[in-house]
Amino acid sequence: MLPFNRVSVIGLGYIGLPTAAVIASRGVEVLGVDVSEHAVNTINQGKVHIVEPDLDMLVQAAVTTGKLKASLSPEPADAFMIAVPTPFKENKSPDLSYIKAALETIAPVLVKGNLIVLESTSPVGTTEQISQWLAELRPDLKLPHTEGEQADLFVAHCPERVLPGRVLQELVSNDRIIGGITPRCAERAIELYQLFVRGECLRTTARTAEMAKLTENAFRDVNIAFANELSVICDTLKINVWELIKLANRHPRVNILSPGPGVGGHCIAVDPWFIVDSAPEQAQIIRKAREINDNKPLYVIEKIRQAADQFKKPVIACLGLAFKADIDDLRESPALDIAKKLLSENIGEILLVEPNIKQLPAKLAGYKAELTTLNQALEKANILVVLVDHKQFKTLQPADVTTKVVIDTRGIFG
Ligand code: SAJ
Repeated sequence: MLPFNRVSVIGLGYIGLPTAAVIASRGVEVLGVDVSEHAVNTINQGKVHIVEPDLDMLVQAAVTTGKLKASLSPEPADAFMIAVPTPFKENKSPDLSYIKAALETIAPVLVKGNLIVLESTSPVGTTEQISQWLAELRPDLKLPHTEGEQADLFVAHCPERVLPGRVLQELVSNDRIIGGITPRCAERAIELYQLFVRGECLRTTARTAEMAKLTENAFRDVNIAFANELSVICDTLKINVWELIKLANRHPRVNILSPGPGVGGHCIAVDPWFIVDSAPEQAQIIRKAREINDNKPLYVIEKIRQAADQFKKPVIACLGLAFKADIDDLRESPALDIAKKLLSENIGEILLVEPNIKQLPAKLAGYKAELTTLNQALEKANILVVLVDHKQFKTLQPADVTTKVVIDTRGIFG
């Protein structure tokens, strides 16, 4: 018999839907719950509302076999996995309202013996907070933050760590950090993850698991900030930063990341702020790295403005709008912010090339902007700004762009 007959995943986005589909593919009955009617209807038709390699086939198979269903309202299950957004507020403090709303949704259907796992990246202390919130919502049940191993519910944190674009492989192959409010909470969560994870499930406390996830993304952010700072220094010193990094990385203990137009996505650009918010005095490098990466798009815009000043009629082609290569995700994308700023400041005629989308995002509504093909852009533009290293752009040769001013923020021309 499976240790879990029915699992419910709350939040069917970039993490929740692949997780739900993978668990369903292991023969477990999965009910996905989301507030979006569009997401629920799409999934129930065996289709997907997000782009991720192979996810469409997996969801279709899981829905067809009847193992995966989506719904707007919760039902009883053995385990509940919460995969909702944890953005930050205006003042960069974490916004836990989606987690609280998810708990309010599931609270009425919880029964003794249920496991609740938080997957959303969260500030230290959130899992304990969940236990407290559940105690308030269900005073009839004993929760582990006060009752320890005698509790009626198991509460744990298992932060998602998958890379967009490789979600289905990494969901299965990555090691997982599993932190419980008590050791038994962690053990029960490990049983759940062992249904589909081939990597190791590493047991710890909920607080350490929370901090581990934030640390991983802050580590990346600090290292990208180093690369971005280097790129600005190299511009000043008239050195090709890409060549420099390649050479320095030949040292056996040096591994510099790639500069870019800024750091995008909803993880690396967000999570370090949760550490800064929890320990504002101590988190100095982490805060500075965030500032350096947030300032990079402004630096790129200034470079474009200077290039535009050389032309009577500047025609600027922006190659890429997504937050990184070969995905359609435009959320928190520095490339999109740069394009928007160019449009709003009327810096020239702007051509936008983004092979992964068919329609411009709402953020650009109201501007005189259109999607253009790469060929049209190459024909018309006198300034070419590479904002994303999509595979379609990487085939370009320096000979294709000799007549243009090129601002290559991703180093596709090396
Ligand atoms: N970037 C650079 N230079 C680099 C690497 C990345 O400028 O050398 C930029 C990218 O272009 C992008 C941003 O950083 O704008 C983030 O991209 P990414 O591919 O490094 O990471 P994400 O945000 O897609 O996913 C990260 C991953 N975390 C780590 O690699 C430590 C992933 O494993 C996490 O699950 C995910 O965050 C998350 O959900 O937290």
